[in-house]
Amino acid sequence: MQQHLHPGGTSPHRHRRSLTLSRTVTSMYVGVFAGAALVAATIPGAQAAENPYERGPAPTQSSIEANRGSFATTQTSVSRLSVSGFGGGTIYYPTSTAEGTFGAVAISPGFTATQSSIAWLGPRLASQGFVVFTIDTNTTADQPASRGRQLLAALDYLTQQSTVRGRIDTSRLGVMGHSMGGGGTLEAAKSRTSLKAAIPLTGWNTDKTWTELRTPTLVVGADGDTIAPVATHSEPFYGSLPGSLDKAYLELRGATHFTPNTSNTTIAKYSISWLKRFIDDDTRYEQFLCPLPQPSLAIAEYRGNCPHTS
Ligand code: 9J3
Ligand code: ZN
Repeated sequence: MQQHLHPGGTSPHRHRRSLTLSRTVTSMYVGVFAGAALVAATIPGAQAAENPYERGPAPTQSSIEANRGSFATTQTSVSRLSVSGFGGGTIYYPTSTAEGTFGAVAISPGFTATQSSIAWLGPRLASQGFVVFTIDTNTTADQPASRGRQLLAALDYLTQQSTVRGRIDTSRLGVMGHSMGGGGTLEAAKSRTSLKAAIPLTGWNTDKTWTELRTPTLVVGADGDTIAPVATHSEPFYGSLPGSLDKAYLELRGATHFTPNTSNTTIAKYSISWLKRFIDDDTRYEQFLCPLPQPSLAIAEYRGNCPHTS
């Protein structure tokens, strides 16, 4: 859509909302002020709420690369004994409720790994304005299809039973995962098309075709991955996604299968941008995704379809 080409500009939403507001305000002040435009211009914040899901300040290159976003966060542990369908985990979330509810993301680790292998993403993403659930799986040997079901069980627990359920907008959910957890991310999106964003990180799956997905998906691969080589995993995953879908392929340069297991600014900045753009419908982040990022010291390759349309 046209407005997505102009992240800082006006959008149809903004026009519609400010007209509605100025009409309301005009009726209150009729006979006092001459023009609706003058009234709208004098009301602080009259144009600030065009997207009800925007959270946090306008982003910059430095804000999406920072080790922490603008939200203070806290965390709560979920025992595996207290849940079913997955192995418990840790919920990271913004402490403030001043801006309302947040979108949420569940993240699965890979084969033989636990939540500790993806823990860095918890505060990194939550501090940008998301509720983030890094999970343990039932067993560390669970395969991608099982990890996909577990991600969905974790989202259901998060939105329906967790102590933070009241802080979450249950219609704005996403999934991420590393390796077999990335394979599970694709499985989860395939079975629950209402998900708003999916990000497999050096994903591994024997299934290479994902034409069924309707969720905006950012596929992240690593140029030096010998466990889930991009040529037989991330690249065919990306290539099989429908052309009509908002999708992107980020290939990390100088990276391995295990690059997603430690703090990584390239993974963070594009994951944050993708989650903001598609879970929050926050077009302020479109500038970091389109035009397509160019190859660099950190990026071996980036593909995608711009501008994003959903
Ligand atoms: O989760 C992963 O690291 C998947 C890669 C793997 O070890 O597959 C071998 C069966
Ligand atoms: Zn490539």
